[in-house]
Amino acid sequence: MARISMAQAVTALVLSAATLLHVTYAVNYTVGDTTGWTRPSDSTFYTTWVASKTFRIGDFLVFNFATGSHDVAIVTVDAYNSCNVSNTIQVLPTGPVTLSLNTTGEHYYMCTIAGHCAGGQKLAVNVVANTASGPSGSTTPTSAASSSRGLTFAFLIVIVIGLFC
Ligand SMILES: [Cu+2]
Repeated sequence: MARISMAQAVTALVLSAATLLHVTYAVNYTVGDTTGWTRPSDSTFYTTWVASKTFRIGDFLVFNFATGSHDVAIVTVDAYNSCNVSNTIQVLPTGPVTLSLNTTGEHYYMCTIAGHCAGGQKLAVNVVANTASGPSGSTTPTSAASSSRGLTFAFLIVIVIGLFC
């Protein structure tokens, strides 16, 4: 039947578009994974966490912490290196904090609670252009952004099939 063919064609088109768009999906990186954003027992913890990942424009960093116990300060490289908590660009005190990575290059973050940065609660992230090659690294990122977009496509497919059947 012609109508079924049309529905199949449209479905194939939508699925192709979804697949094509999937490669540019943003990745939500939960900083420190299950450890979250805290003063780590090993001061190199966040350096190690970053090492296996490639961060791209459009990705997100999610800092999980209890408000009052920690914060997220966006800082310069100098403040990062010296753990200078009085030299911040912006302090985000309410957890969790989700930051969108919008510019390429190095981005520096730390906690301003006394002793935490010195203890290793600092993060340096290099962001590269989104080359549409998809997320890399050893994590299996469960992207909330991807999930919601995937859901949108699922609805779109259902609507399109409904229109043509
Ligand atoms: Cu802290």
